[in-house]
Amino acid sequence: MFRGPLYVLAFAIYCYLVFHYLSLSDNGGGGDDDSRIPVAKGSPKLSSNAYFDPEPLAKDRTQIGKENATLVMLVRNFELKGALLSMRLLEDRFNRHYKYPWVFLNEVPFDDEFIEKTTLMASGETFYELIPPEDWFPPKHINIPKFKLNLEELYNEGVVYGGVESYHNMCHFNSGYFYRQKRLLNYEWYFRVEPDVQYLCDFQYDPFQLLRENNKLYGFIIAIHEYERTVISLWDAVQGFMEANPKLIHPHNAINFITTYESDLNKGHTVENLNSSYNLCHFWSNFEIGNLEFFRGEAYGKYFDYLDRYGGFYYERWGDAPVHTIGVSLLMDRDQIHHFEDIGYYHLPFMTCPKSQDVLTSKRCICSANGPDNVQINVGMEMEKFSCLARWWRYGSGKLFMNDVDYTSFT
Ligand SMILES: Nc1nc2c(ncn2[C@@H]2O[C@H](COP(=O)(O)OP(=O)(O)OP(=O)(O)O)[C@@H](O)[C@H]2O)c(=O)[nH]1
Ligand SMILES: [Mg+2]
Repeated sequence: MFRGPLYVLAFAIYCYLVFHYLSLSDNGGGGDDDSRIPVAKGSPKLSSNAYFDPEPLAKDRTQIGKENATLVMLVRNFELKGALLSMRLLEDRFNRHYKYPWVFLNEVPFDDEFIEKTTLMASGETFYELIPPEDWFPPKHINIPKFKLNLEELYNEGVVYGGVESYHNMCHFNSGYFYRQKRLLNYEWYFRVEPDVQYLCDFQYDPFQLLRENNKLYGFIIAIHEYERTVISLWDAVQGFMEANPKLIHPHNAINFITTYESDLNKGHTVENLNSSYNLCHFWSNFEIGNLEFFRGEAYGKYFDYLDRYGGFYYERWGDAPVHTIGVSLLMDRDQIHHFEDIGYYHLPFMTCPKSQDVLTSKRCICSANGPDNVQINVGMEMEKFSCLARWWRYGSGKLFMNDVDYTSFT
């Protein structure tokens, strides 16, 4: 008399097993790793606010590149979209062939969405590091009321980011602390990446390997003039450092790159009425590929500490770009600084691209970017009057007239 319900139960179990088997064999909802990718055929479409199974994170992230190197991004949670844009382009143009890891730095914890989306965008391993407060906030010797007063003054004078407290912390951190972060101690080379930048050409080689094999320590892509108001006393501090530490200055340095003024290198434009010998030229540090041991070495350490005592990161608005530039120009052999002339790059509002048609086509460059106010930028800034590149060619390591790498090969 109880057979009816038993048949129904057995039939339900049978249906469940058949359905489960079919969905497995169909790549539908379980089984091997690929079957869990949400866009796979037969996967359920999740509601718009749902997160999918984290199983795709299990993709093979084993590093292929041979160097002890990492990509590094200091970034805030709200910059996620821009971070993904930069990552997407750098992965497509370079890193997917090498799978170097990414290190993300922040003075507050990264949120789950940031971690999940950047991990999915990366081809290599990802690390999310919290910056200790003592590495981020003003050091003890900074007079905070004076700092606040100067912030107000910079703001009133309309100095770009001068009135933004966190910007001062960022420049101070990037000048003297990023390379000491615990995670970065594991690496010898770094590639700095910022949100919302664009890489416009295929790399077609490993830039870390290029630097190491050619005995280089620092690579840049754009060199321009700094706003004088942000670095009024910087050169005084640098001079004090040079006088106190003459042995640390490299005999084959690039001091002429940062202290000469002739205007023929800037289309006749003169950087007039400067109150110091510093000509304001600097490598734009939003793109940097460099050697972390150099920054962790005695010379740069003493240089940074000397500048830090001066207080200009907080009382003025010294940027990490002029601070890095003056440091590498004085403390390195100038031939150890490399201009990546074959890599197209955009960071608002400037673009740079290779000039040679061979390089442009073989590296599949797209030399155009959406600039401020939606104005299309199609011309690089290398030879504009505010560029310092011609000065680098004359006083740095010179202009290369031969390809220094094989642009057509991968390692
Ligand atoms: N975690 C964290 N990152 C920051 C902060 N301020 C800036 N950054 C990051 O530091 C880098 C430089 O900051 P930007 O705001 O791009 O400075 P910038 O390049 O001079 O100015 P933009 O023209 O606005 O790009 C970027 O990678 C930012 O994401 C901050 O307060 N906290
Ligand atoms: Mg930026």
